[in-house]
Amino acid sequence: EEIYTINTVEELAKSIKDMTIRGSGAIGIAGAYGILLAAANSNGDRNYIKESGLLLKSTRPTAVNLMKTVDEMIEAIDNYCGKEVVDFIEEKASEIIERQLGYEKKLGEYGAELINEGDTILTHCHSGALAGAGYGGRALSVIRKAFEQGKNIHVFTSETRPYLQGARITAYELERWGIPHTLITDGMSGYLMKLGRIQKVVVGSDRIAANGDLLNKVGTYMHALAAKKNNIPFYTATSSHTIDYDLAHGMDAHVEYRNEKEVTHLNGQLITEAVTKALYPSFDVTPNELISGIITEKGVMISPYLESLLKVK
Ligand code: RUB
Repeated sequence: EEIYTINTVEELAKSIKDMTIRGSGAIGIAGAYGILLAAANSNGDRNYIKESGLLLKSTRPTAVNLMKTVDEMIEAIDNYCGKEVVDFIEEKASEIIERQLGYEKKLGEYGAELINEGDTILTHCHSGALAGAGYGGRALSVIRKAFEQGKNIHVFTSETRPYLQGARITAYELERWGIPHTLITDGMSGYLMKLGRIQKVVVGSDRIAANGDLLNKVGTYMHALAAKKNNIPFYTATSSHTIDYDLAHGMDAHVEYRNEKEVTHLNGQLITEAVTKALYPSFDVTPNELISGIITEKGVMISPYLESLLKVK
């Protein structure tokens, strides 16, 4: 496996921006370690650490884990009067990561209860272990737990252009765990649902609004619409860290638009006419009424989400 070394916060910020580090769990962890890196390079200058926090937060504006983790780290530093700031931050970063891994495991247990023997589950993009570096990430934590319970399940993993996360990463993880799966592209789910070949949809979450609206990788909304039309339960797996109680509605969130070249090029090669214009909103918003349940480390929350999500706070 390739080892990638990062020595400065600027390098780390670039790695998040250019998707070398991606997935909301992984960038949350990168945020915690980023502040540690800033502290180690700061010569005791706390302003430098704060500015590094701002730089990190600007890299992926949609996924909220990164913001919350950086803010939590900075607040801890503000309240810390001791001398050994780097040791203190190292401990804090490990604490945050342990907590996140604990959430993943717990939500997987709650979510697995929703999966029945013989189900084929559609998941979108990548919400897995490489993201959280833990038990199974979030959507995949649910799927992995159901599989470990001995349920005979199958997974349709839908890839997402242009990064093809479902193809490259989710399929890789499912293969490693021995979970039967089939790769599809993101336009195929509606037809497969109509054929009766999908029984559940479980996706991850980059941000959940206070009213339960879901921000997730672009294409999620289309899967949710198709699921509703075909009476298929649609779940998102998340944890308290991803619920943004300050965001009233999903449509008010800042959605990251990425460079159109990421659509017109594949592996650095132009695949369209040179004049073709492209657009790339990299996340979309699934309204709460399309969501059957929000799987969290405190149980499965159901509508009305304005009330139920407060139990997770
Ligand atoms: C992350 C991604 C999806 C996940 C998020 O985006 O693959 O949006 O569903 O789920 P990107 P989780 O690859 O652009 O970082 O929060 O469980 O990772």
